[in-house]
Amino acid sequence: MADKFERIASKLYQGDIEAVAEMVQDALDTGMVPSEILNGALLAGMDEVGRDFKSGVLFVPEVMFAARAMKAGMDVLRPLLAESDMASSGKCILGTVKGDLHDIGKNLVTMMLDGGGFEAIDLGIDLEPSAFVDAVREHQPDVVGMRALLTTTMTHMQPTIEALEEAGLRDSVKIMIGGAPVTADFAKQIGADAYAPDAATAVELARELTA
Ligand code: B1M
Repeated sequence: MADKFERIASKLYQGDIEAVAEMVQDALDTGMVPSEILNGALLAGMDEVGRDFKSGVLFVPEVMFAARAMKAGMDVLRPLLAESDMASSGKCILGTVKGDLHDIGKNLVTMMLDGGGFEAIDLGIDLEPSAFVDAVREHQPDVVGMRALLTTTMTHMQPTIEALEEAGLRDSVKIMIGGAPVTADFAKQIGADAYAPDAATAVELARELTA
């Protein structure tokens, strides 16, 4: 079994979408348990991708492919995991703040969170504070992820947190921020709960915030 899981994890690492979907189906056909395939093969593979991305062994395109392979494997497993009512790691909503159209890093972080076992909901770009408030009401997430790529748009993060406070929702969620111009000091200054410099750290912190 370990050998089979290692082979799936390795194909995931290589971003081989078709092979991962086929091998996950094959593992199910031979009687393996969905949650074991998820933890032993897919999440294990994605953890390795995260580690190598952080240490500079892998770059954004490779991580994107690996995340797509993860998604292909998850698409096979998801209905069975839902049947067995296996809990996800938690729910995260994620969006780029008002005035900011950059979405590549958001897509990456969303995919990595998804790959890390979270239900990750992509809210999009150029989001008014009220869009985050509405999304918290609608989805009731554990974590709200906000990001900005411009020094001019990172200023919209604090008003977004204030809008959540005014709506009485601030204490029901953890807030994580990211994006190139953002720092840990800035996160502290605006009252966010966490700052992640990269997508792999975002997954680690989301796990800590929802533990
Ligand atoms: Co723009 N842009 N851009 N741009 N752009 C930058 C950001 C810039 C640094 C380029 C530069 O001048 N050197 C600069 C910002 C300067 C500043 O404010 N200090 C800039 C500018 C000025 C602009 C415009 C104003 C240009 C103009 O029109 N005059 C304009 C603004 C548009 C707007 O948003 N209103 C603009 C437009 C664009 C394009 C549309 C052309 C395009 C975006 C396409 C798209 O996203 N679909 C674009 C691009 C591609 C870039 C660069 C080249 C690349 C950004 C990127 O996707 N990086 C960028 C320069 C650069 O970074 N080298 C630049 C890859 C991505 C994976 O990284 O999003 O940082 P990133 O995500 C990282 C981490 O930050 C972290 O994880 C990811 C990786 O692990 N992370 C999180 C991200 N989100 C997170 C959330 C988390 C946690 C971690 O928790 C919630």
